[in-house]
Amino acid sequence: MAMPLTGAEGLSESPCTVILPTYNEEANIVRMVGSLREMYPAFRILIMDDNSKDRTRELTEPLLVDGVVRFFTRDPADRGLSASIFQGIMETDTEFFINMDSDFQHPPGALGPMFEELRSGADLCVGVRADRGTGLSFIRWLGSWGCHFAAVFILRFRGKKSCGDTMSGLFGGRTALFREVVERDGAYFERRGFKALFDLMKNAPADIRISETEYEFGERQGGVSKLSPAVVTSFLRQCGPAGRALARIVGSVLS
Ligand SMILES: Nc1nc2c(ncn2[C@@H]2O[C@H](COP(=O)(O)OP(=O)(O)O)[C@@H](O)[C@H]2O)c(=O)[nH]1
Ligand SMILES: [Mg+2]
Repeated sequence: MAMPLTGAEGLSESPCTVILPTYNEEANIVRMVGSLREMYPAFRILIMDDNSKDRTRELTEPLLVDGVVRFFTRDPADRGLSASIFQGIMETDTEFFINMDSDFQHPPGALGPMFEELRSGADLCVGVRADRGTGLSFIRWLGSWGCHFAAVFILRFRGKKSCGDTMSGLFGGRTALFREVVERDGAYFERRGFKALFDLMKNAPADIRISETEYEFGERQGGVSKLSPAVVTSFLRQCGPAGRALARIVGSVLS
């Protein structure tokens, strides 16, 4: 259940920014911003758009509120879902941020419990899919688990903490901590990829406090997925020198 946050946590002291990366989300963005504003009036919203070719910007414009609902048109030379999330963290001006997809696969109701975890002292809160089969084809389900186990292995190998869904696109954190991570190590991140959380976890302090909340992963409500087979090579590039070598081989086979 989402909690409306009002009163003392008014706009001037907004505790949390929702980062919404968008690329061609005209079918969802208006309803998404509306839902978030209604459920979490104290939260700020940051739309990180990669020059959508549809009416994402046009439809969002009437919803923008100075300093509260902001729309960023990103540098076309730096296009990428992960790059949008990293930049969103750098632009966040509240104590916490939560990143979520704009297509309702991450239900807005999942944000309330995540925010509570952050407010209770977690540095990172990861939304873990209750049923990781929902909304995924068999191949994507298999790929998702395979990548997750590889990521857990790498995180443990590097002495870092892991979590129940390292591939999750729904996660929130303490802004200052992750801004430092992006500032320090962002040059080595896989900016064009889809797995921003994995890069952040690999480079976060080893003693970070991680908590998890479960949520129901839904179906995309409108529009189409932007995922392509390139996500596989992009993930491999996040897996150290051996992964990068494998990515070159897989890349040449795919092309
Ligand atoms: N800014 C930005 N957002 C993107 C890009 N690709 C996808 N997204 C957004 O990231 C979220 C997840 O993308 P989606 O295509 O639904 O991927 P899927 O859920 O893995 O099928 C959605 O909100 C998309 O609009 C991109 O290149 N740039
Ligand atoms: Mg999606």
